[in-house]
Amino acid sequence: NSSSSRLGFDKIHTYAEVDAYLTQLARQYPNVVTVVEGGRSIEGRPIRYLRISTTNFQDARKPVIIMQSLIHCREWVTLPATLYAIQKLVVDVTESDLIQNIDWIILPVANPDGYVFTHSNDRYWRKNRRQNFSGNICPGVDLNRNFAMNWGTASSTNPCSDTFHGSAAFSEPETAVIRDIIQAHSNRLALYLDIHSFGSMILYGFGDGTLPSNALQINLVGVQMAQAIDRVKWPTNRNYIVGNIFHVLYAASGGASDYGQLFAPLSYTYELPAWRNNSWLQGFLVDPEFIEQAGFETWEGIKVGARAALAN
Ligand code: ING
Ligand code: ZN
Repeated sequence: NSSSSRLGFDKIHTYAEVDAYLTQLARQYPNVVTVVEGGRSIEGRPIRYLRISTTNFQDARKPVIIMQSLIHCREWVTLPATLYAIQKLVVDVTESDLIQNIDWIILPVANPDGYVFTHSNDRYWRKNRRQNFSGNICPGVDLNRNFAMNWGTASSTNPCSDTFHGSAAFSEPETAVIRDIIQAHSNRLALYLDIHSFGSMILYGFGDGTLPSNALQINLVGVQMAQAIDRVKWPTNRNYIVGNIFHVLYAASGGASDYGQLFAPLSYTYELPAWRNNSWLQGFLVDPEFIEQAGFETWEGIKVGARAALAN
């Protein structure tokens, strides 16, 4: 029955809980859901993602959508966004076109070591747990600066920095897994979504301020996704802002959605809303009342993006 396939949205689930849930879903819906271990993190944790398909990824005419969360492990509110999407695609299906006509890849915990660390040691940890030096001196690579798009041009060379780009593009196992997923489906990748927080923004490439050749469509679909979210958002949260990473936010190189944009016509970074528009670090904290709402409202944007991907 379906009640056993619900994790619930009353709390932010741990890595272990999410991992067990993915396995359970694959067992309960073997015709639609496959759990794949894409690789292992620096500390050896499985990096698992779901393949969701009514045709077992065998129909090459179907577009593929890739969606991920927690590449930045302190951005906890992004987890219910991917878990909610999984639930809507597998357990509580209301949009049958999106499950029938699209192959989905969903990676809820892209940075498992970092995510475990935010539960055990430091709630505000952002990077992975790479040992850059011997001992516990300045560990971690910013995974969202480690992708091979303008790598190393607008990021930090300093391992102590929160935006340290690592020793080379894709030096980290966590980004290599995502690279491999993207490349394996590059011929039919229609939409790539990297979910972050916070800021209530939908951002697109590139992080150096240059624009993809189809930027007008990217912007249009971005606005349509934002409007769909804003229609159901909490009135106390601000409206979404849509725009280029550099122009809306800051210069950044090696981002996941910039790399996705090299292969998919539509690629975005979502920045989900902050905790009650509070001070900077508090923006990463999660109002328990907002967990299910974050999943619900983000799904409104995803649906619009998915239908645009189908129409492309
Ligand atoms: N913001 C993103 C960051 O990594 C970003 C912004 C998006 C940078 C896409 C590069 C590419 O800094 C958060 N909140 O992490
Ligand atoms: Zn982030």
